[in-house]
Parts: sequence; structure tokens; C-alpha cells
Amino acid sequence: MSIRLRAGLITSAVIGAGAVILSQGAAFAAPPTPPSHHTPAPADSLRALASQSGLRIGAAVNTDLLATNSEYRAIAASQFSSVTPENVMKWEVVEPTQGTYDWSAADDLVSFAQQNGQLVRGHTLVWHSQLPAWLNAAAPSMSSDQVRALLKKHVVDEVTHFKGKIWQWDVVNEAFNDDGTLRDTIWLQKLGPGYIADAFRWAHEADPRALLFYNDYNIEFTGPKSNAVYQLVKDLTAQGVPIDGVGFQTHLDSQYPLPDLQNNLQRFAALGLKVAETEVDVRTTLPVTPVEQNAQIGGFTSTLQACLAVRACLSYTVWGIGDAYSWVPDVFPGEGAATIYDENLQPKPEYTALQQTLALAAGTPGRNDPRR
Ligand code: 9MR
Repeated sequence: MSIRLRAGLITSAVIGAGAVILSQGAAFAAPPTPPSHHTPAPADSLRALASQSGLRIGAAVNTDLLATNSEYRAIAASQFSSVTPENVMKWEVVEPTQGTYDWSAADDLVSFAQQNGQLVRGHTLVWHSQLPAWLNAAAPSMSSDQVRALLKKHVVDEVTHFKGKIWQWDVVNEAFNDDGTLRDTIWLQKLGPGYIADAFRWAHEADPRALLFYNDYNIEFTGPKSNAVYQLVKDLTAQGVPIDGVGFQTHLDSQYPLPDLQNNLQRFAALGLKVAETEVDVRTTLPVTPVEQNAQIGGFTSTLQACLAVRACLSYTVWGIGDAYSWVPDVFPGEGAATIYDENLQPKPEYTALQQTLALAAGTPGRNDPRR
């Protein structure tokens, strides 16, 4: 029996079973309250099903497509209860010229989210990539004090601009190498490892109610990188640094074994932190074979199951809507098909697998407790 068929049966059963609560929030610290005048999402949408487990289901949104493609916009609004700007909150976009901010694209996405009863994951404040050209040119010859002042201003100004409108901020992104050493970035070179704690302190001062996350990839697997991030956030927590959570990006490839993600989520949660899956996709070599697609379906299913199983897991976010718009083919030539919608924005079996997994969780007694 195919997953598609089973999903259809289970979804119908759930819809038949009764009301779907559309905007049940997770029990996180004081979320922004979105206006509630949005069109109710279909009862078998990912967001409606996820709400029954108190889980926010999100997508990284391409704001150019949101403005120009009505089909894309409809999916973004109806299927997801959280959005992440794929690019438009990054430093190169918000401050293209030093001292001149352009918040327009990000503001539009925040308005879209509010209109649709969605929460926003802010992405990302401190990263080594997608920095403005002026910064890349100037920073290497600046003093540590100058770089520190520049980074602080960026964090404080951006968090202040969006104050009260961001649910989770990815404060620091991808600070580690796969071997567990700190990545050799301009921030590490100029400021030393303390830049990480400082960034969290600055962000917290600017918006004390936002949940502040450290975000990285390949920490889904237990190993040197995951262990290093674990030690970092344990130390930060012990020092009273205002960190609330860890984002597991979860960029998977069907040719590799699945990560032991649930164990990792659990051990981070045991530190008293929230966790989230922040950038889920499962790429494969093209053209996709049935065997590979089964592996992709397994990747989406098991990563969602892991989040559902850990009550501190607040949200599950897929990275991109539609294989035609995914970052994967640009970075991994010959690979793709990494999202849950195909090239024509039609839902793939990967979408149905998420739907089925959410429906099963919603039908499990005790599973609809609020996340915390
Ligand atoms: O999806 C993003 C793509 O459009 C950008 O070109 C790219 C630039 O580095 O960043 C992509 O998003 C990344 C995210 O911000 C951080 N984690 C890895 C994501 C995929 O590269």
C-alpha cells in the first residue's frame, strides 16, 4: 500500500473526527499575537494538522516569488503556520550600503505573516556568509573595537527594527566546522569566541521577548560538531547568557544514513533549551529513482517524527517551497528534488508523508499537549 493512499485514509479519518484548531500556539515564552483575520486553512493542511500537536510548521519563503507568483503565495499562506525569510533578513540585504537600511522586503514578509496568522523565524543575525560587500572589503583592516561596534550595531538595529514581531531569532548561524572547531570567520578572527555570547546579549537587550537560537547544520548527527555545539550552549546557559534554543537545520541527502536526530534533540532539550528543525530538505541525485524517493520520504517522515516526539521541539520548517526554487542544484550540481513540492508547485509524496505523520500524531492520545 502506498504512503499516498495511507495518508489519504488517515487524513480523512482525522477530518471526520472533529474540529481542527487553527491557531493553537505553542507554550513558548510570550509569542507575538498575530491578528486572527486570516482565511482558515484547510483541515488537511500541514498547518491545521500540526496545530493539533501544538507544533508550528514553517517554510523558508522567497519574497520575490511571494510577490509575483499567486500559486506560491497561496501555498505559503494556507500550508504553513510559521515563515522564515530565506534571504531578506540577511545583512547584505538589510544594509546594502553602510548606514542605509532597507527593511522593505523583510517588512513585507512580516506583514504577510501577520495577515495569515503565522509566526516569524528571524534568519539570521550573525553569519560569515551573505555579508554586505562594503563589510567584506572594510572589516579585515579594522580594529577589533571597530568590528565589535559594527556587529553590535547590526544586531541591535535589526532586532530593534523587528521588535515584538519575531518569534525565534537565529542569532548566530553556522559558527562551527564539521570537526567541532570554531569556524575561522571574520568574527572569530577579530573578536575571539566571545562574539557568540555577546551577540545573544545584544539581541536580548533589543528584544527581551524573542526566543534566541543558535542554528547550524550537520548537528542532527551525533559527532564532533553536535558535541561542540552541545558544549557551547551548555556553557552559555551555565554563564547566564540569554540563549533559548538550538536550531537543527536538517539539510539531508538521500544517499546518507538518517541522523539520530531524536536523541540529539532530546539531549539539547535536557539542558532546558527549546529546539527546532529549521531548514529541512532532503536532496538526491537526479533523475530521482523510486528507491531514492523512498529514502527522501523516509527523511522527511523521520525528522518530523523526531520533532513531534520531543516536547521542547517548537517548530519544523522546510527550506523552500518547490523544487524549482531550491538552493540545492546551485550548490550540489546534479542533485535536487529536495523540497516537498515539485517543479510545478504540486505536492509530492514527501508532502503527503508529512501530512500523514501529522495526522497520526494528532490522533495519538496525549500528543496534543502544548509544546513547551
Ligand atoms: O536558500 C538560501 C539561498 O537562496 C542563498 O543563495 C544561500 C546563500 O548562502 O543561502 C541559502 O540559505 C542557507 C541558510 O541561510 C543557512 N543554512 C544553509 C542554507 C542553504 O544554503
